[in-house]
Amino acid sequence: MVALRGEGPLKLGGTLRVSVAGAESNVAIGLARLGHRVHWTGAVGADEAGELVLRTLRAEGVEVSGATRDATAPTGLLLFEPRLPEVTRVHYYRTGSAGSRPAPAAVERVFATAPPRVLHLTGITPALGPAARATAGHALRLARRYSTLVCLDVNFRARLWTADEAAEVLRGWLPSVDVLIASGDELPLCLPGPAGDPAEDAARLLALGVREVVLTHGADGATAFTGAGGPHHQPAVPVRAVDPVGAGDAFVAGYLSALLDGADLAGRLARAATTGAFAAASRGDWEGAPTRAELSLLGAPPGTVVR
Ligand code: ADP
Ligand code: KDG
Repeated sequence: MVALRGEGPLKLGGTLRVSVAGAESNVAIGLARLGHRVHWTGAVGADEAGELVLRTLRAEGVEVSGATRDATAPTGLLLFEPRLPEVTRVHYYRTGSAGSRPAPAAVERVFATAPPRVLHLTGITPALGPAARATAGHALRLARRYSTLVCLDVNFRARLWTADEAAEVLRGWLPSVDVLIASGDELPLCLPGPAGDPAEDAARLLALGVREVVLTHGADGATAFTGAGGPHHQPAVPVRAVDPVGAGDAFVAGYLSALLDGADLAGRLARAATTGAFAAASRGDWEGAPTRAELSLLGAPPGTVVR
């Protein structure tokens, strides 16, 4: 999507800053900055907004040859409205957008060209409508066929669908998911019954075939459950947080980056916490994502100048 960021209440008008957003493209950029080969597939309109999306991804080193330009639908749009220092409202203009009806053929092309080691999906895509849901489901089937590891970030968006709708789709997907990432309040959407203790809930998901369940808790860090040993808690890296949007996506990028590097669970969580903290400390969805060389910058004392 194209993202427009305001400076105050939207109804008062004023200046909007133009950028690009979307949970999956945030993860793609995060991984590309860390030096991984990433292919983003989806749809934009055959319009200048779509050019901005593709151009941005390309500039960040993300492969977009599997993306489609839909001449019959506009590129999706999102407005961020900072309403209070602690509250940002999001307004979506995505109904009928190109991104709400990505073609399964585009995903097939990507798998046929070079089957990925990891497929990353979020719960936002199926919320966009039946076509997006079907294409995401198709990607899951392709991942099984090509033995691609599947990572799903629940990313529940109440403005796009109801909890019941989300639960129905996500529970159907779970047997195909290897790594499940969710915040504590999203976990009930994935459970086949009422939620209880997080460790027991995670155990139920592991019994369904999920290999790793990672629960994120904002500034309180994250906890991973794998079935091997007890839960592993990863504290957040303390930073001066200025914008929480995109922290979850950055966390996923760090986690998958370390996973692709062959790191163990502690290493995956440590890199995830680092990239998540970078995002929380930077304005924008993905702009603050670190390169590999920048990972060590966190924790420098105030006033540090790198010369
Ligand atoms: P989401 O954006 O999906 O809701 P979270 O807010 O739980 O995800 O953030 C994901 C991860 O990003 C956290 O587990 C943590 O490691 C990191 N993070 C988020 N907020 C902060 C913060 N204020 N300070 C440091 N790290 C943070
Ligand atoms: O995680 C950040 C996303 O929330 C943002 O980029 C927009 O994908 C988005 C959404 O639907 O909320």
